[in-house]
Amino acid sequence: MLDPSTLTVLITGATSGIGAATARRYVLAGARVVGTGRRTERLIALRDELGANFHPLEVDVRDKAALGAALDKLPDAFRAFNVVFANAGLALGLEPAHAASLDDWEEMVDTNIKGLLYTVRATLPGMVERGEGHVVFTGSVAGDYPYPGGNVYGATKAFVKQFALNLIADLAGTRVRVTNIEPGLVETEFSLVRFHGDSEKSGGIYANTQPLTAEDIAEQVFFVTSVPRHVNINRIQPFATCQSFSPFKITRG
Ligand code: NDP
Ligand code: 8X3
Repeated sequence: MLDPSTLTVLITGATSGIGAATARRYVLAGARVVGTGRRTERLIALRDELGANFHPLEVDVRDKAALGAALDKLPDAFRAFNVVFANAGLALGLEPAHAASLDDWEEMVDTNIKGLLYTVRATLPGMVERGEGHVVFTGSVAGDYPYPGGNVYGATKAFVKQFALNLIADLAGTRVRVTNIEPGLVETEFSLVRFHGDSEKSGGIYANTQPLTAEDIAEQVFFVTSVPRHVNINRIQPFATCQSFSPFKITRG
């Protein structure tokens, strides 16, 4: 078991939901955490809550240059990452492909795919050079299973899944580990964002269910990075117990 108090952790998308819960989990275990997001006031609030072991970094992961520059300027104590949790992401819209917004599609690709790639490319060389590290992604069940309206969101998460597996291939022998966590239904601000701020619609997603919590996923992130160094958990797919599968849909007539 690795000693969490020796870890330096980068978490993208720490202003809310899974990222915020994971920042809390690591800081409470004694780790130093750099948490990113676009909402400065949320980052400052987290810093006030968690103290000096939380370093807020306001940056949009879609901005490759800004992300690189922000990471370059980190203080020495927060630079050598043992864990990089590339978690920032979003779904926008639930319309079928022929009615969906192209702007929404682009924002998902730019954030969930390109932002994740910028995060990895900026941090991976250091981990490889140090001969130790762990990249964790927030994939999704949507990267494995299709559903109506999941079109581009699910495709971005399928990209993340395959990228994770290909990274494992590239990193063989480097002692850098990679895990894709692929959650099902988690109650966060995810649906509020998906429905462009419509709280009635987003509340309906979780109504009368017991979804996973952000803390459930934070615990899984903490777990996969805490197993002994000779163990790599490639993929993990936590579901809410209330969530299951549907049969194939057949259109008749
Ligand atoms: P939240 O909406 O609560 O959190 C999303 C986080 O991503 C926020 O911190 C947000 O920060 C950040 N983010 C979004 N866009 C950007 C950007 N351009 N630059 C920087 N940060 C950004 O949702 P979740 O916690 O649920 O989502 C976290 C991850 O989990 C996402 O990748 C999502 O796809 C995935 N996921 C969620 C599931 C769920 O059911 N909730 C299930 C499976 C996967 P800010 O807005 O301040 O920039
Ligand atoms: C989030 C889970 O089912 O809303 O990735 O796509 S789902």
